[in-house]
Amino acid sequence: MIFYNVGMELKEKILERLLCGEVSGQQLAMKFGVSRAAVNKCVKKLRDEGYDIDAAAGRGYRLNNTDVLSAAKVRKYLNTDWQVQVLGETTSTNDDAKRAAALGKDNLAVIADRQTKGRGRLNRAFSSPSGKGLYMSAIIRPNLAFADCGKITAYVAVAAARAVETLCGKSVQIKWVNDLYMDGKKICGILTEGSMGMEGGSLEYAVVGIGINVAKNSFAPELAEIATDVETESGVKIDRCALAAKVLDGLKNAEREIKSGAFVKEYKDRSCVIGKEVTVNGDYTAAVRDIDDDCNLIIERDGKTARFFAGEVSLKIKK
Ligand code: BTX
Repeated sequence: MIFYNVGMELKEKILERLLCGEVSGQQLAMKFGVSRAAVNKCVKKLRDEGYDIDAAAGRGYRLNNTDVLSAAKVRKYLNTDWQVQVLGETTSTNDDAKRAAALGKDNLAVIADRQTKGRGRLNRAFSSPSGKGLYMSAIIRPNLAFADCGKITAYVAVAAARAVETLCGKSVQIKWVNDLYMDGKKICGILTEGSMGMEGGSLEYAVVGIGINVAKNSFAPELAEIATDVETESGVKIDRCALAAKVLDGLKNAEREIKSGAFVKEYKDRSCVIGKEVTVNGDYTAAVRDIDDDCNLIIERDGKTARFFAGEVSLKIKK
């Protein structure tokens, strides 16, 4: 069943109904209590936005390209309560979501078909071409103490891994701390940014940015060595809207799972670095011994162990 939000634009409501199958203009007009002319106007707007809508006499409207990225379609798949905003192009969905969070927004996911300045940690560029990936930033406000905030990225990695795996059937590994891998190559990166309340020492909001390479992509040569996409690795074409909804549903459990630490075992089970030799910060070689209950990395170098928090170091797995 679809629940139409009161504030939803007529165009969005019509799109949401078209995603469920063929419907006549008359039926749409009656359903939403508007004139046929208003329906026609919205259908024209949707066509202008790239939706391929047929109108056959006596049959009604039919939406042909159902692989479109739209808020209505994400909502169709969602089992939890989120506001969803879909943009054709933006610089970085993390920046859009951070602006909204600073204005007090919560429960909002910003998704873009492409980003012109998609970024990862340390301002590294994250390649975000049109039609190829899910580029999404969600505002969450879990009630977490400062000490638990380091686990947010790790939990989001687990939630994204579960979503990808459920939809494509192929197993997903996590490279500490924020990357998802398939068969030794990166399919996803996660960037968490947030704001702490200075007085209470607790989290005000976190913006979790998730970039997943979904469809077959021809990466630039320097990326092709390390990056891949879900379709190439699994042979499955995942619907970006279904994937967005699955990830967002998982994020609803963030506070509970982070507080209880219930996800940490799965985080470790999915790790592709435990037991491996790695290069740390491009500087020295060490062996990864474990990941602790706070998702810190434990490495051994020259017989001595060291512990790193998320964000402190970059790892490269040695072949
Ligand atoms: P990261 O710093 O761990 O990874 C960035 C590195 O990953 C780059 O230096 C490059 O080597 C490699 N890379 C760049 N693009 C891709 C890609 N498409 N697939 C695989 N590897 C790539 C990872 O940071 C965090 C990325 C978060 C991206 C999301 S998208 C939605 C949101 N908006 C935004 O600007 N960032 C986040």
